[in-house]
Amino acid sequence: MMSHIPIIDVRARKVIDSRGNFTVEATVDLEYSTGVCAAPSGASTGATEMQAFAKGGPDESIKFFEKNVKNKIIGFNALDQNSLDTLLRELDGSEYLSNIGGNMATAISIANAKAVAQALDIPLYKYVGGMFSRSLPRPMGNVIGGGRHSKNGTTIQEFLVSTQGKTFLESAYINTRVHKRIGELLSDKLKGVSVGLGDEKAWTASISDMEAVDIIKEATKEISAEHKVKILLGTDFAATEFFKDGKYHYREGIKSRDEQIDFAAHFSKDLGFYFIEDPIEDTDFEGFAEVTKKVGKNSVIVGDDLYTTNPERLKKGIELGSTSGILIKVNQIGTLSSTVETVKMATEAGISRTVSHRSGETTDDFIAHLSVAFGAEFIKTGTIGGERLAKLNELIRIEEDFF
Ligand code: 2PG
Ligand code: MG
Repeated sequence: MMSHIPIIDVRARKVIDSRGNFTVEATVDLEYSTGVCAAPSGASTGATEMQAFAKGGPDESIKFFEKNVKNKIIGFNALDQNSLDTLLRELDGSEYLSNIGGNMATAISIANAKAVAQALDIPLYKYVGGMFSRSLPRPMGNVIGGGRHSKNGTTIQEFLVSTQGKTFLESAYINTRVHKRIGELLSDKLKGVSVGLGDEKAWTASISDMEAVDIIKEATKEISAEHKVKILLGTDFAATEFFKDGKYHYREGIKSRDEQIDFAAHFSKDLGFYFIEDPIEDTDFEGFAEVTKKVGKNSVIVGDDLYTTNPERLKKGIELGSTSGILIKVNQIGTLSSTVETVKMATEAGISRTVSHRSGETTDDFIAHLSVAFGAEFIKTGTIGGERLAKLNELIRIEEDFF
């Protein structure tokens, strides 16, 4: 067993993401292998997540990397992922990685893990997942949305579906059937209303949240009967985005904190939604706990902006019983090692993990591998679109290892 594989070279560059914005990519060269990772970017970012880029954007992140990081990493032992990630944080020197940027740190950290996996001749999911029970997730696909991901969509950011098929392939495919059917229903029912696609390729239209609920229910009922398969419903409220002056501002009206808690519970109890993400604004750990208590085991209440993949925030959430699930996004916390720390804590506490894409994506498929490594219940992506399918199709390939 090798104990030392030095990093021979590390390079960074700007590439373009699915929204047409610049992001960063890193390449890590070892003697006989190479890892490349391009980091995604969010639009509904949590207040406590790492700064995606240095002030001034990707160019400044790259400048900081060239000047202060590159030479310190060359020669470093690639097998020691923890120390590499700690070094990245130390070289940055700020709380929110605002010098190097969370995206640059993520790209280097993941590129290093990919290079090592290749050197060891094992897939990334096996390298990262050594300590976790490995399993295939179910795809949770965004089918109708709004919020920060489109101009005129619903107030609630995402309406999602997760087919519980026999295989990942079947589930991912039937999710696309639901997406297609929703597109048809939207244009049949809403004559004159303009329908488009949001950042994650979910349908977007100027309809109310409740109209979106009706349409997603109708489409899943039909497709579920046609394919004789169960389809779970999900939603990401991204509630912080429409929380102002102590109240929740929907296009159709305003809700108080108590009304919002009841509304979230209503999604579980009466509307049959299983996956409910960020139903409460991201400083209200107690409000989350009330929702989690109300829904019991019927639904998984998921913290995204609430936790920002941060182990300290998750610890607080566990103590207060805030949620039964957590969303995992590496660039919220900036390194693979910190992500693993959060995932371990969640796993030990029986908190369900969902590994997630960002709204501004790249064609990188590393989250497919992490979802398996972390024993995630779901991988949250879109249902269509090349940058979303990069993840889903990689899981279809990984699935071959499980038979
Ligand atoms: C979310 C994500 C992904 P963003 O809120 O869960 O859907 O959105 O990347 O914009 O933070
Ligand atoms: Mg979210």
